[in-house]
Amino acid sequence: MGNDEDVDDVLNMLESEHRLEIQKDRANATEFEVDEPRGKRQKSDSSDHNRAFHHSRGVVILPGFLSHSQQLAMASFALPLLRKEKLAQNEVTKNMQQITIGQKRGSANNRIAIPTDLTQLAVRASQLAAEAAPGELRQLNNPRTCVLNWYRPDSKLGMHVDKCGSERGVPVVSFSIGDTCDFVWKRSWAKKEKLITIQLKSGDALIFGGPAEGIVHSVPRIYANSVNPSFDWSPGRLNVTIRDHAN
Ligand SMILES: O=C(O)CCC(=O)C(=O)O
Repeated sequence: MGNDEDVDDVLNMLESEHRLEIQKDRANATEFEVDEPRGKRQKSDSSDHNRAFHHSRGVVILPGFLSHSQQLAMASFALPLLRKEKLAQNEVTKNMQQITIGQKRGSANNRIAIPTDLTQLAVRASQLAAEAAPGELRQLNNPRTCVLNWYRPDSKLGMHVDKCGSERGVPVVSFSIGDTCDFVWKRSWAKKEKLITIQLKSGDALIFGGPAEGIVHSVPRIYANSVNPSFDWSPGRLNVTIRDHAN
């Protein structure tokens, strides 16, 4: 293989083959697919698994935690489920699609099961976050419930505290895929509390809990078409939030 263009061609071919495999699997997949594509690791598949940014007490960001193929696999699992949901319109959700999977609070019955690979990624992200914020964050050992959110470019999620509280002291792990968003939060409803904005990009993981348990938060803005153009993606943002709910 002579030059960089040849290498790019092969990488593009591997990437589109992989996408086709995911599309093909989508119809009968019950298992969450995170395998690397056959052949070489994709150039665009690099993830930055070990970088952690201790943003604030109880809040850690893992920039680029998810690899390209993990993002595609998560999207392949979540988007067909979300497409069936009506647009959620209430005082908090505007033009979003939302579905909760995993175990129902106070019940042993499973709804759609959370794929094991997804829970493993959440546990791993929480381990890294706990290392980055020692004494503040615990590990998420028993991820039982998961909210999938699809944001169109005009969607908004207003200020709220999660109704489905986490098990005390156990953090929430939230993955972002697709367009960048502003995630705005403060520690309580008090007017004097300072609002903080974090920009979450495709592949980022956000972990909060401990001193940041029950924070007030919102997603007021999606930056349409901000995702890397190599990512074949319709405008919008997928969020996958995993927690061990309180019984
Ligand atoms: O999309 C996000 O990053 C946040 C989602 C959220 O706050 C929720 O589902 O309650």
